[in-house]
Amino acid sequence: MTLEREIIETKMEDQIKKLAQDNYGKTVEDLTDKELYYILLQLTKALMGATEPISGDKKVYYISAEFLIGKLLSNNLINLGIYDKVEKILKDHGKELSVIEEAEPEPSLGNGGLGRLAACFLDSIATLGLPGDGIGLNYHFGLFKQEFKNRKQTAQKNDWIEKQSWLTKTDVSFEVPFGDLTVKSRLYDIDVVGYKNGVNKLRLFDVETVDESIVKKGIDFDKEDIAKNLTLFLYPDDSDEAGNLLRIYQQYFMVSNGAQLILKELKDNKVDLRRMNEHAVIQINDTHPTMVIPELIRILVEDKAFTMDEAIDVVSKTCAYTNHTILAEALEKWPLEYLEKVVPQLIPYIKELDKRVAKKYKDPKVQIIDKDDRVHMAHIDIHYGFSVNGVAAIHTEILKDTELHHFYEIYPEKFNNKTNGITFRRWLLSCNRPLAGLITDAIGDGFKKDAKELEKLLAKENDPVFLNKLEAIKKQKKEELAAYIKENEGVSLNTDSIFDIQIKRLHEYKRQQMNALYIIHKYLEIKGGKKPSTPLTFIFGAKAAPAYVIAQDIIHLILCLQEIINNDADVNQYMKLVMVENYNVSYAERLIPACDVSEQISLASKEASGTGNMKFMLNGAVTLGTSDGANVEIHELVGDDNIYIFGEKSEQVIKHYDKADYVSKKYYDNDPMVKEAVDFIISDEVMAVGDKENLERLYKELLNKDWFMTLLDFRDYVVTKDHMFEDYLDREKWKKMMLVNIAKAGFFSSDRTIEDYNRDIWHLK
Ligand code: 26V
Repeated sequence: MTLEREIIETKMEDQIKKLAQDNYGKTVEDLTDKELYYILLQLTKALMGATEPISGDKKVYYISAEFLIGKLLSNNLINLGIYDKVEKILKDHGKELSVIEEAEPEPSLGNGGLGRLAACFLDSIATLGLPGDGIGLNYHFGLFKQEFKNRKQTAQKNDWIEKQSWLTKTDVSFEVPFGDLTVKSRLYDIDVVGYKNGVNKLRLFDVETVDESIVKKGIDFDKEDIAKNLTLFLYPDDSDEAGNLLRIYQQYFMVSNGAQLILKELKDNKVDLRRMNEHAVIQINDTHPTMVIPELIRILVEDKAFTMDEAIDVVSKTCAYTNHTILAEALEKWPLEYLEKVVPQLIPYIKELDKRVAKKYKDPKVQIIDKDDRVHMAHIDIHYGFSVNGVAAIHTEILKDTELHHFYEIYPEKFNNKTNGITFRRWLLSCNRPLAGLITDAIGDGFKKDAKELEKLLAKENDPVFLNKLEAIKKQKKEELAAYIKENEGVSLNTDSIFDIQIKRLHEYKRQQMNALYIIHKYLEIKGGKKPSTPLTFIFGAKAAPAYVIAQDIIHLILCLQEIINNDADVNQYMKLVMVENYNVSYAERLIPACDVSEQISLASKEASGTGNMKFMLNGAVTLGTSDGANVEIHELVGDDNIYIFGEKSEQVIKHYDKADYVSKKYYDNDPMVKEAVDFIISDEVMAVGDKENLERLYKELLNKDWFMTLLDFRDYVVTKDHMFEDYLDREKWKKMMLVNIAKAGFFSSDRTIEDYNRDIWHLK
């Protein structure tokens, strides 16, 4: 501990009192929650500033379009090792830390799994004491804020940056040249403190000329005014050309700044750039930062007197690529013409990289520029990076066997798997303090540094006292969640019911629509007199991309069902449904500890990994899932008795796609249970509360297309889910399942994942 930090820490109470006087002329007791939050923000920033920076001879730069970091106060206090102390000081002044935390706005810098993973990774990199910074963009409104109006999603700007925030403005600024304009950037830093360790940084670039006032109604703005709009939104609507160009402007802005920063740091450390790979490794998080490869090559050739061969060689030894999706539509392919408009200076380099590939390999599937003049970003990463990894075992196998098979044949040595993980600091210690306490009482606190120690909990499998405490904590968390939902969504829930939760981005492959069909099925059963043995609560949380029409329709259906079910006196004592508004990290931290049944029901082969599945498991929920992504590894760890797996396996699904032989209508025609549930979407009852256009479109989609094979798995899903709900009654069995899931979750610590990255890819010293 630095002396400076020791001084701040030992006098913490005095510091808080002094800041209260100096800033607001008040005693701590008289501060508003917001004022006290700002004081804790200042104090925590000072403490992190006084904590040893992590340093070393080689550093990883994790470049990512998203960092879904969540609120930071409580996490930083935990990692600094002073949460309990601060909590006590506040209590002595009549304040509750958990209430003060509510005053913090959640940063809006991410969208889904890829962004949250990046945040977990930063936490683990720092916790392991490895030198590693995140590089990204400082989006002012980030991902939109979701509001429901007339049972539909609307998108509003998410105005999260306050005058006082975790961002620290630096004096670092670079020029970023585009085809038609040059902008000046400004770097903002957020400190990332490891658990009882040093500090790394998240480096977020902004454009100096950004202008928030150009956003008019909702999230509409002039997409062509680049100097003003560049860092306003994450994933701006790309349904037209201007939107596509804006995404390319953003991507280049991110990598140009990243490349300049990395080269500056190497220069400051007097590194010979010809040996850059010995001191820096760049992890490219999906394809959004791919242009960092040609950009670095360009700078080395144009400014540092490298030959093209030398530049390509050293950059290829510095860059590594992670693939997070096999959905074709998510694999970026930019028209060459767009790149020519936005970044003409990169074109000769992209063409050179393409030419070299074309000379060596004739297979059209591995070319960088295809016959339609589209640039395949992932192909640049694979040819000109030294490592390609998938994010769960099955995902990496699918990449090798099918999606990227032609590349695997060329470069088998580049392919490797890194099964995702989650930081236990946020997803256990912070979001579920009673559970963390119970575990500590049972097995000590070694698991906080070595998550595998959770397995020691297996010794408690037949300990009724422990199991009852586990059950009591789940109940407490359900009550806390129910109170929050009552206040925020206006829906009251029965905490003696089974909490069945599906929270993730809305996408047809994740199949929220299948869950909705089950809910219809249950509703009709109850209406017909068949009551469930335990009351049921279904909870959804999901944002849908504003231009994704069917996803909007699915949200609409769920909100219509919520209206019908919760207001039906025959039914609402047996089941309730709520879709929470604006699902985000903070909501996840409330939902996950309260969950009994974790819905992980993607079409097998489509979910690269999933990480929510790991968070639920760690908090004692039992998974209802397909053999997809990390569910497969969860299944292997907990065994058949502690998970509910259903549905077609990935090999079969892939065959259906190859043969194009899946016809959803057949399942509708041949299975009355399927027909009844699907027909209900356009029944008078739903039409009475919903919008005909949305409901009919969804109905037709399921009947005539159903690209993600909802109806294929529906029957098995219903049977398995019913069985699971029956098992819930056997409390002894269920509590043991909870325990085994927690005990086996250690493998999914992102500390393990980062150790794997470091051992196999980064080699940080
Ligand atoms: C793609 C696109 C395509 C255009 C529209 C905007 C947009 C935004 C993001 C992406 C890439 C999404 C990739 C992603 O989030 N993948 C998720 O990564 C998680 C971490 O590895 C993994 O657990 C999830 O299974 C995977 O879906």
